[in-house]
Order: sequence, then structure tokens, then C-alpha cells
Amino acid sequence: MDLDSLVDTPRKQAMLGISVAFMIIFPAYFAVMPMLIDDDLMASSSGGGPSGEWVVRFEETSITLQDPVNLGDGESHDTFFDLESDLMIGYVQVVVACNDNDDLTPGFSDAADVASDVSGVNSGNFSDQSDSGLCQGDAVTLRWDVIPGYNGTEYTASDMSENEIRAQWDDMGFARGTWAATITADVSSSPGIGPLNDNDEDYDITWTAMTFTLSLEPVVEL
Ligand SMILES: [Ca+2]
Ligand SMILES: [Ca+2]
Repeated sequence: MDLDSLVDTPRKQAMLGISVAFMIIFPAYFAVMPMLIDDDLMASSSGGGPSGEWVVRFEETSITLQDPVNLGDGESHDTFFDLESDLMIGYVQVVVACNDNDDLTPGFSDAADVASDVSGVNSGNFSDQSDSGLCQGDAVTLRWDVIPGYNGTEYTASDMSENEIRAQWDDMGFARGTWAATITADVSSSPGIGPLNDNDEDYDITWTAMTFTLSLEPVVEL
């Protein structure tokens, strides 16, 4: 087949012209197309996700355990909080509340001494804490941040990918296990004898683990 037989009619000339045009246009199209696609979208296919602005929200659900106890002066109570969750855990805390209102005269408020035992908690390098406080509301609060800086407040992240944000709020599986604390009563009563004298106190012990799921919403500039 020689060139003349390919172009010996106007129709064949037109067909050849179209074929040549496509041979030129297609390679050019595929060479140029990647340059037209946003760099961030190309990066997403490799796993990093697009970087940009995100509204980060924490949809929180708390796990709580109430462990009320009545104690006399110097008596102790061990309290345990078995914690398991498939969700992320932001923090764990124990609050010991008491309200001493059974003294004949003011000025003899009872108190709570609280000391934790985190030896039964999986990993995380949590440190034991202890504190004392008067029975006028929340006497003692001990709190452990499972994820550093966690406060559950919505914010806007800039120049970060979805994966980077999720990594920042990953609890690494820490904080599961048995949290424990010992509460010791310090009952103070006004001088004198009699059945009306203050000789005990009610302590409300509340354990809380704040779990959450992340909600990420890209900020789209219109
Ligand atoms: Ca008292
Ligand atoms: Ca009391």
C-alpha cells in the first residue's frame, strides 16, 4: 500500500487527516492533564490526604461510675473503675464530693484524702496523684489527660491532612484497665460529747472517662 492509495479520494484524505490529528492530540492530552489536577488531590491518592483547613469537632460520650460511701473518721474506701472502650479516650478523672452539714457549730468541716493507684492501667505512663480537700462541694479532683492537651473544644486546623489530625487525637490504646483510688475520711467534730456530734461523712465518688469520635469538615472557600 502506497501513500497515493490512502489519499486517492477526498473521503480517504479526510479520514487520514482526522487520524493524524488524534495521534498528536492524545499524547499531548495525557502529558498535560496531570498538571491540571490539583497537587493536593494527587497527594490524596498516596494516602496522606489533602492538606488544608478543617473544622475539628469532638463528639463526646462520657463513661461514668458512681461509688457513694459513708466513712467514719480515719476510715478508708478503695474504689475501682474498670475501663474499656473502642472509642478514643480524651481524659480520665475521679471526683470526690462531700458536703459536711452535720456539725453543731461551724468551723469543723470534714475533709477527704484521695490517693490514686494507676498500676492496673494499660500503658500510657500515667503517674499516681493525691490530694486533700474540705467537704464543701467537690473536695478533690484527680485528672489524667490520655491525649495531651485534650479539652474537647471545637477548633479550626490549618495546613493539615485528615490523617495528621486523626493521628494528633489518637489515644494509642492507652488508659484501658483498672483505675483505682483510696479515699480516707478526715471527720472533724466540735468539742463535746453526745449523739448529735458529727462522727461520719457521706462521700460521692464519681469516675469519668470522656470518650469521643472526631468529626472533620473541610473548609471550602467559595
Ligand atoms: Ca464535721
Ligand atoms: Ca460530717
